[in-house]
Amino acid sequence: MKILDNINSPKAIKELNNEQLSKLAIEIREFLLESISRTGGHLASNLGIVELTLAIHYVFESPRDKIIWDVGHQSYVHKLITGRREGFENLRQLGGMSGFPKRAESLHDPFDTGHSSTSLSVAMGLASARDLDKYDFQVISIIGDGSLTAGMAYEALNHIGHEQKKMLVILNDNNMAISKNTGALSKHLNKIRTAQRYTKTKAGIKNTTSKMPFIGKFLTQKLDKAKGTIKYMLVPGTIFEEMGLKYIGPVNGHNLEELIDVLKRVKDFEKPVLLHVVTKKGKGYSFSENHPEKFHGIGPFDMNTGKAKASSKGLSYSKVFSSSLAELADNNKSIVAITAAMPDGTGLSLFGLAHPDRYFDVGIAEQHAVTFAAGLASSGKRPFVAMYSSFLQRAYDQLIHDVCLQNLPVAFCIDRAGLVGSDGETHHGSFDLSFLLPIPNLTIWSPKDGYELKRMLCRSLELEGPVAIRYPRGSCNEINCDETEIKLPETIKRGNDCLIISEGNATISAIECSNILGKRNIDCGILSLRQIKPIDENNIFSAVGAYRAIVTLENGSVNTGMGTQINSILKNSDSIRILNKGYPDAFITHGETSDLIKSISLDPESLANEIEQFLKE
Ligand SMILES: Cc1ncc(C[n+]2csc(CCOP(=O)(O)OP(=O)(O)O)c2C)c(N)n1
Repeated sequence: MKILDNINSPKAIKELNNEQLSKLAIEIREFLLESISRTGGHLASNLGIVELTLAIHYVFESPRDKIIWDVGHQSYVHKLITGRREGFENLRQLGGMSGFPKRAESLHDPFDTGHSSTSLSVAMGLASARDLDKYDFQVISIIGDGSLTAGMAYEALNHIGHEQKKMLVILNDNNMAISKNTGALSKHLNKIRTAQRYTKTKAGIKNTTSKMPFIGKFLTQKLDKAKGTIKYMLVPGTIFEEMGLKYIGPVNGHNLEELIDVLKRVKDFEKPVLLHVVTKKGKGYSFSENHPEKFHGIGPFDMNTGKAKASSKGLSYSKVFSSSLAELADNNKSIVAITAAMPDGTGLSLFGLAHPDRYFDVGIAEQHAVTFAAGLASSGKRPFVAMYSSFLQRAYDQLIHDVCLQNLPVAFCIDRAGLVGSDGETHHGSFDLSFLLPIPNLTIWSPKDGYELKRMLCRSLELEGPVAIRYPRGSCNEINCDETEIKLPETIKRGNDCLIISEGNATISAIECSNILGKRNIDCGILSLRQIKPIDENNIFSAVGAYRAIVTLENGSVNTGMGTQINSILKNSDSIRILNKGYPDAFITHGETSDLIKSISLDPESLANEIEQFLKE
């Protein structure tokens, strides 16, 4: 019998001795590997955090003590030992367990996460409420070195250092975001890791400094006089101390005894502590140790070979984007490209290889990425910001205030627009049209296939102001090579009974839906609206022509989007009836995208049924 078989709550962990805990760590890694290779999910980060999670649950009392996992993609071990083992059967599937912490799922998840760098602010909120209510528990947030690159984390540290509330920040430092971590902070953490030898003993410091060329003698002489200065120079960890947190570390994140020992020592400290833990991403599985970026988030794979089971279905939008932009930049030296820690997901790594001097990975810093692009654009560059739709939400003010207000020619290449599947509600790109449409000066394009995306990237260089090009996750259906002006709507098909006006790859659903309706003797026309903003009203009136029934179809919230634009154009046309279709007024859960589409009745069959009914009314 495995030890893991008896672990249904954190309490069971506390009854184990060191040897049993180490054995449990091995069993957990085997479980994760077997389970995630079947369902897909976030493997590498979870393999790296097994001992740390066990140590936290060994020392603290969840759910009394509150544990906040930043981003939350590394919370699988926590889920496993807080009674959710069965959930792994259907991890990230429709109706199954989420891949992120969810309050609705367990008392052990005090806060929902998914986007990075929120955990310190959340912890500060929990600690402040605790103190107001005069309760006594610990608040622990676990944040990765990647997530510590975001501005929000520093806003929180600034507040934490000032308020001096009892809380524990654990920095899980694996020197990786999804890809290699970048930036000055990453270098700084590296320095701390390698400076360990200076901090061991005071005598050690003196010995070491005296051996340092040029400055060694000087430092040794000053050591006794100016201990504070010496400490600052030799123990760079004081960046956290200077901000008012007690810095402890670095600690080996795979040594359970050491982890438990240090956690016990800091457990009841009444002030904020930052514990620096060094871990290896992907630990224990050679394929993920060697390629942690590939195993950060992965679909089902063969455990023996590390190879993905499903072959990717054709060319993706991201790939078209990356190769097209790299190609454009060959002949246009003003093009620069920016990613916020997503070089592989957005495909921009290819640009980085081709044009390293014009490629910027700014870390998980969406707000900075956008204003940085504005600065570049104001100096004559043509910045392309590649960002997932849901992460762009974080840079809304920068988009308005720094880019659009000044009408600067920044191109936003918005990947993952629409449903993304198993990452779920925190990651779906449901709202970009809703939040982009009201912004003056911004042109919005939505390509229905890879060919159009390529054309749009090229044509964006002719614009004098900002443009947003939204495209979804996954393969980009090549339909036909229509050379016409992308600013004009494209008539895909003429019909008699109704006109479906669609955007982007919702056009694919419109075509399938129209084929189904055709078999029922309902003849639909299809108009693909490539330019969502500005819309030339005359184009819409002429396309609508004699149609009396219009259906708008978009991959985004139905609340405010392409459909509502069409409604306002046709509002005085009394004889025209309009059916708006898009995502409902609700957060959409996780699952296979095809399952999710069905669950919100946007699959071609359900659409056809609804349109048939609509035409009968
Ligand atoms: C605001 C935001 N931007 C981007 C992401 C995508 N993302 C998820 S995890 C991750 C890297 C996190 O690195 P780190 O915190 O070091 O955790 P690790 O996986 O290395 O343990 C990124 C960029 C996100 N979740 N939220």
